[in-house]
Amino acid sequence: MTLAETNGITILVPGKLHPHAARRIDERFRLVMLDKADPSLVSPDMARDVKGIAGMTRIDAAFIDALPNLEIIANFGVGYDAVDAAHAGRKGVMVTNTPDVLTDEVADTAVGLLINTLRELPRAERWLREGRWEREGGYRFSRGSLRGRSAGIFGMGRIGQAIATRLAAFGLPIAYHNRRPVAGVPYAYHDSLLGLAGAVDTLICVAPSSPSTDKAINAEVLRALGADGVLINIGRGSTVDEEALIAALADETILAAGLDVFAHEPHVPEALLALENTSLLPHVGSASVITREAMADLLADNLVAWFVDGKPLTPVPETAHVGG
Ligand code: 8YV
Repeated sequence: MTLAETNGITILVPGKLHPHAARRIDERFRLVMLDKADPSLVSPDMARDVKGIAGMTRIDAAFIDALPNLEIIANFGVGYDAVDAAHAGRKGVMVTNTPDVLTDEVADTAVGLLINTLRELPRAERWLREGRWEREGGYRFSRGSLRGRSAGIFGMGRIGQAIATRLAAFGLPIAYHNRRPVAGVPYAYHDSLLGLAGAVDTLICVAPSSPSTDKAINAEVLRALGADGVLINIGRGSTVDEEALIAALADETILAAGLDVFAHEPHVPEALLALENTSLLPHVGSASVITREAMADLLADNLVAWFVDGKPLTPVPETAHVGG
């Protein structure tokens, strides 16, 4: 298929999408919007015409089945837990994500969140803005510091490795837990998350959401992390048992937590907001103008590559076998 011939191909966008991605799709394809990825909203025309989905929303098996001519789902984001990729793979539907282009941004955010959590920088800034520096004197010394810490990374993929490189430059020893050791990675490997938590005082979660990581960071892991322990989560909220974390922060089983992701976004439990020893961000890991635009471009480039060359740029492993 030539580039010009892609104009007649229908790409469905259920829910919201980055405007640059929508613009790029609209230039090249026939863009159709839908309120949400709900099979009951699929019209007979859509069922006949839709060959691609571009989205940042949940795409389940029922929605995939409602589109019999679907060839590709292009997911906005490196994490694609919202898409039933295993079902897509079984049905011969390609799934793509947006790796690499956000790696450094998310790693930078993780380090920023870690320093904010330890050195209490957002609270110190609030102190200044509220005029308390002038009225009451300097902000208290932070209980935490990066000095003397050892970092454990849960999930040693591209982002985990980028965080490790940064923290090694800060002088921290690094260890990690992953499903299996990663070739070429020089840091100490632990074959269990509990073992890693027991060996370090700073646990950084970058693991993807999956049944095997669901609530993996539980009360036992937090106990193993210990009283100087700090948890940073930049991966997915589902990986942490939020109730157990709230309890561990409240009774100082661990020192503090910095979270960019939550179990039920955008809801953040009142108890986490009330705790002094948390630093909380609204899932902004990759959310800079430059990086979100790069993700939008990669999403659109995947659709073009699929329909023009039959080979997307960044297929997910579950659908790597799917041919164009
Ligand atoms: C985005 C992310 O917030 O890439 C991911 O997996 O979590 C973030 O970059 C998300 O994809 C936006 O939908």
